[in-house]
Amino acid sequence: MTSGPGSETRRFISGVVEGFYGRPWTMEQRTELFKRQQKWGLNTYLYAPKDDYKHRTYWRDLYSAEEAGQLIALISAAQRHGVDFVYAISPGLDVTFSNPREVAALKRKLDQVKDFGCRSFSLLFDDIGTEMCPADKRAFGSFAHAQVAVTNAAYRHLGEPETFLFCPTDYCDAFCTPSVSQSSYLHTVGQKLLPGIDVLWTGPKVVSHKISVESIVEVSSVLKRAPVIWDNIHANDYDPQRLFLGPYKDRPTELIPKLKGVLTNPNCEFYPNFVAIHTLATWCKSSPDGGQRDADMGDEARDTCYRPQDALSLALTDWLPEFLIADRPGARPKEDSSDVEPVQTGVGESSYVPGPEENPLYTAAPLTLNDLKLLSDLFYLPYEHGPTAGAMLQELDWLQGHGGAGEVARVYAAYRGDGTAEWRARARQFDDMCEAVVQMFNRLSNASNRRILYDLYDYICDIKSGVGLARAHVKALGGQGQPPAQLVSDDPEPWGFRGGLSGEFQRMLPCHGNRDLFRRPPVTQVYCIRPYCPEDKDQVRRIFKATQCPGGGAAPSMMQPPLICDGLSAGELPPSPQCALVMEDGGGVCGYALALIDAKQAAAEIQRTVRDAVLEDFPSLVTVRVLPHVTDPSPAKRMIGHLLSCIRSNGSRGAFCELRQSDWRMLNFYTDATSFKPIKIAGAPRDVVAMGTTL
Ligand code: GDL
Repeated sequence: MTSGPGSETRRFISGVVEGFYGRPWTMEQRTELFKRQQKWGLNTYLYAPKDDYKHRTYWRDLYSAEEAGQLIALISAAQRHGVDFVYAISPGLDVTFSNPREVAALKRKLDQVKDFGCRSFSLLFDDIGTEMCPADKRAFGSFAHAQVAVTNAAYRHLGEPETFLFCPTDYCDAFCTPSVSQSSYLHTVGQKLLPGIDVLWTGPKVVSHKISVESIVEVSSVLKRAPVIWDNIHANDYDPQRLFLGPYKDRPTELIPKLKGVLTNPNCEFYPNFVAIHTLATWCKSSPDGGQRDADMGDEARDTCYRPQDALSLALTDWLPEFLIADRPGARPKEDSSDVEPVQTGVGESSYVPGPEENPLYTAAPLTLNDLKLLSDLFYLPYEHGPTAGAMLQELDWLQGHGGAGEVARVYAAYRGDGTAEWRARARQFDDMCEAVVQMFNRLSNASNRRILYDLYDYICDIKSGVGLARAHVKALGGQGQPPAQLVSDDPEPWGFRGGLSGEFQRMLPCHGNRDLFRRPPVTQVYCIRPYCPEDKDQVRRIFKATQCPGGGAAPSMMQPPLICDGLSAGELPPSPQCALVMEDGGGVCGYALALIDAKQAAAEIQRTVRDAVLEDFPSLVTVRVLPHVTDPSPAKRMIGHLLSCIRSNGSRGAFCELRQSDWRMLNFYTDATSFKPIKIAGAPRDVVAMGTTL
């Protein structure tokens, strides 16, 4: 492929880099990839699977006869499909650059692959330590000099191939010290690397949200060449819960003439990469001028402006038929149908026909284009949810914030004059959206193409469960049925506490949730959360007093019966060890979170009888207060998350808090941002709402 008007001689590298960690693709999948690349006009495949032994860890080892046979077949398959096979090797983990025997080993390995018919090569130095061994320090002025010397030597040894790619150790803006323009590493690469060698670059970050023309102009001037983008936008090897089925996006097509090429390093799962690769191909074919029509071009002129949503629709439309191809012996074949609407189940001649009073046969409904659109929306891009997923989060947020039709809602309705009719209508709509996810899951899991399904399976199960929990929660908020057992039971099934050990670590960390795509904290305000110390006592008391009458119209504090937590806030009861935090902004302490692992004494202090049953389920007490000018709930959420994990690790089964009905700000907070739910404490004053959470 050539690119850019008037640049017929310039070959734009476009395609795929198999450069992720984890299980490499199979030879069969790679051959399938070449077919697709040929069909979609992508000309290059970079072989760089991180966990292929002989690519990185044991880079010196030559391929065995069997491996050689496979690679020869693969290279010739690429050639048959017009795809340039680029063989990459990553010696950086342990190579001694200054040792001629090491350089000889590298050349020997590259020669072997050249003998397999490969003509294009690459040396990768990403994800390695930057400290040189003493021998290299003596021989080279810097790490960059060492890498460049070996790379230039390999390039010359191979006869200066037309395609030779180098991946620097500082391969994105974020890795450059102190900056791209002042990076001595990159300047050395730019000056010393032979001009025929191209440089791989991932953009501003490893996984770049956006890649701007300006950033590429800047790095090109340092590298003295236009880079080839190694794009990690669809890579998912860093998080087993994520998959990316959104369109190639946030890279303006004006980049095309400024780049030497783009290779996408996509999801580890081969089949779901249909969208990633298809939309990249559409992007590469798009015109950088935005496809504006020329008056002379006539009606048949193609609009080549790249629109991610259109590119996605094209990709999904092409992908849908693939789900219908039965790929396993015994899989139910597609019924012969010339209709546009595909049918997945077929009743073959030998099929069982139920009698009049027997169960009808189970019929799997066919997967639809809308199902695929929804699937892509749920697993969109690293920095963005798809429109439907975004709408679901927004609705859930609204439904939670407006309390529902249960106990909390009544409090809200009293204080804010909200009705519940709108709430119920929106809850129904939310339920419909959840049902669409379940239906999509059902149709997908009946699709004939089991290979695609199995690649997707873990992800769609996970999202189905996640949506199921949210759905049950909304039902409970609306007063329909009990809160979902998974959320409140003392002995939930394992799917009620998701994520295993890693999930547990995440929930324990105070930063949990602070990077949610949906709820971004304001970037302008930075809060510091730190352990409470005795000197904070006055500040805590000040905040306690300042937030006593939050409703504005409520009675002054001295006329109100005390809350169980008041002694804690007033400094009369010391919090349990490690159960006290304060948060600060520019103006000093602006919030606190305190807890008692055992609340009995606090209850006794105010001479309130709290039934044993309550204290058995919720033995611990928490209180959080934040000054009204802090509108971002995330720091308070972090503090409470930290307290709860501390309480839990001390063996407590649950925690509760008390709030006045007039304190709708904190009521909102607990309802929106925490797992606390209303509980009944017999004997509590009428205007007091108690909320609890099991741990
Ligand atoms: C990286 C690795 C890549 C990995 C990706 C996403 C480059 C050059 N190297 O840093 O192998 O798949 O992150 O985790 O991107």
